[in-house]
Amino acid sequence: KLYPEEFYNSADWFVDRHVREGRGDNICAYTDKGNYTYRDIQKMANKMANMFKNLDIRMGDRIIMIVLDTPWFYSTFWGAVKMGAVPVPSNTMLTSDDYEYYLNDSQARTLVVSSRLLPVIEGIEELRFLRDIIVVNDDGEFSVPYKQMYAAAADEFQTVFTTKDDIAFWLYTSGTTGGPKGAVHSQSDMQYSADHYGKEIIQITEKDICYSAARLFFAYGIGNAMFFPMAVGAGTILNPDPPTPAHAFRLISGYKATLFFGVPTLFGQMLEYKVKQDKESGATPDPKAPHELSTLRACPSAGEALPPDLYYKFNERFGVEILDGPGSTEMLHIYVSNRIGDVKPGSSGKPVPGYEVKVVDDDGNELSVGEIGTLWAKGASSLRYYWRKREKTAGTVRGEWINTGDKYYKDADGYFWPSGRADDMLKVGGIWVSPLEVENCLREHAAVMECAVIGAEDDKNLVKPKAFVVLKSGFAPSQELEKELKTWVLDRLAKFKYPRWIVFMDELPKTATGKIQRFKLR
Ligand code: 3SK
Repeated sequence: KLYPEEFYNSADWFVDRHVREGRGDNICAYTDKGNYTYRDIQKMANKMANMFKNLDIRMGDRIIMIVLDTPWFYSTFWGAVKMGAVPVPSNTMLTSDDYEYYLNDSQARTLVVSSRLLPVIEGIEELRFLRDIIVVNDDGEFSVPYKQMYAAAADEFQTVFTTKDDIAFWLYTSGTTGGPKGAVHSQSDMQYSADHYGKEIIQITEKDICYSAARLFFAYGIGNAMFFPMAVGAGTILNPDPPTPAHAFRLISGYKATLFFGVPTLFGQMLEYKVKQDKESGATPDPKAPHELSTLRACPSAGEALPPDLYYKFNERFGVEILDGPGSTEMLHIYVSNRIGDVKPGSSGKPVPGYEVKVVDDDGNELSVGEIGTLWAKGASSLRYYWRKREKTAGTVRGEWINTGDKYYKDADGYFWPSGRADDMLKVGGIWVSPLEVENCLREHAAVMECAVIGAEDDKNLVKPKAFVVLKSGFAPSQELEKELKTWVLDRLAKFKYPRWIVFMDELPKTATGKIQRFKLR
């Protein structure tokens, strides 16, 4: 052959390999309705691959997934990869308008959606490419006619020939302007992240049982609850319901989880929940005595910077370390991290092996220790490009480096310290929120003349949207109006985006050219 190519398909590596190498009976997914082995997941993925093939889905075709955390997420994702299609897991908490954008932007002809989320899809007005809507319920039952097609599909499938550099999947990431961007990832990206962060930082093995508060559609969640455990034949607790503190305690203790991947908001809520229970019972807590989190050996955290006092208090109450580190959809997962037994609270730790990072000025020149600049990262799990967004790609992909947009400085010991965002995006509960989107929504209210949204810390030092509003004449500030504006946003955008505080102003601070000076509001 003139150009010999080596076979690499991520579904072969993450699914088929385990069955081939004798781990087919390992439990891959623990659910409240029963467990699924690697062999089960392989068969389910094979059936999906056959069904997709029968639906005339071709290599490279996108399949949008709006699927809750159930084994059907795995079978849809891997079934698509097996037959060369490109799964695009999407946030399950969005509005009809958001999904209309995803479906049209990706030009997907197929959508797989959890039945609970179907009403939002039914609200979409214009679909330019979509042909098949496959609805699946939490028990894995499909809507007609896919139900019959799935039942008839064979549970064997010859995974198609791809190489490590073929496109495997996309993940959408929010943007300040111009809508969300589809980050395009290659076949080998998941293994690269699992080999480095998964094996070297959290030291994941076949014996681990993982539970992730971040849902599977996030880059953070899909690593935590799919490609880290599935890299080593370990198990994951999958549950479609939102991760409240009570829920997390129940699942972690019930299934004896060893790794709990959380976000600062939830760690804070869990601590508060437990401290309240401790007070009510009058007991003096002992982190060494058996408790709901006793089986955990580490708690990775990402999504937003972990306040140091939360690290100390959580560790004191539960005796387990939270390992904070930044990740991104562009880098696929965490690329700088604190380590087990080596945590500097408040810092993001040191680069994950296999990744390089540097702090640079606006011209891309590396800065010295202690100087704040923008963090650039390099590693083979990074995105190839943003779909249909050449200029945005050029702003992010700088040769081998990725401009993360995060402000950082490095200390003399080589630890990296977060110092805010280079743009105005906020991270709320681990999810990017564009202030513009919230502002645009507020501005549609009859009383609002102008507004600006920034991130502000709540009483747990976690960032939430805060709006500054200038009212139109004829309207006066009042508690009723404040409530009405919050409800206005709540009714129109995903719930996590609504402003928790509204401050009425006579005017907003602006530059001579009319740009809002957000730093003054901050
Ligand atoms: O959103 C994040 O901060 C994140 C963290 C870890 C891994 C992936 C992502 C997107």
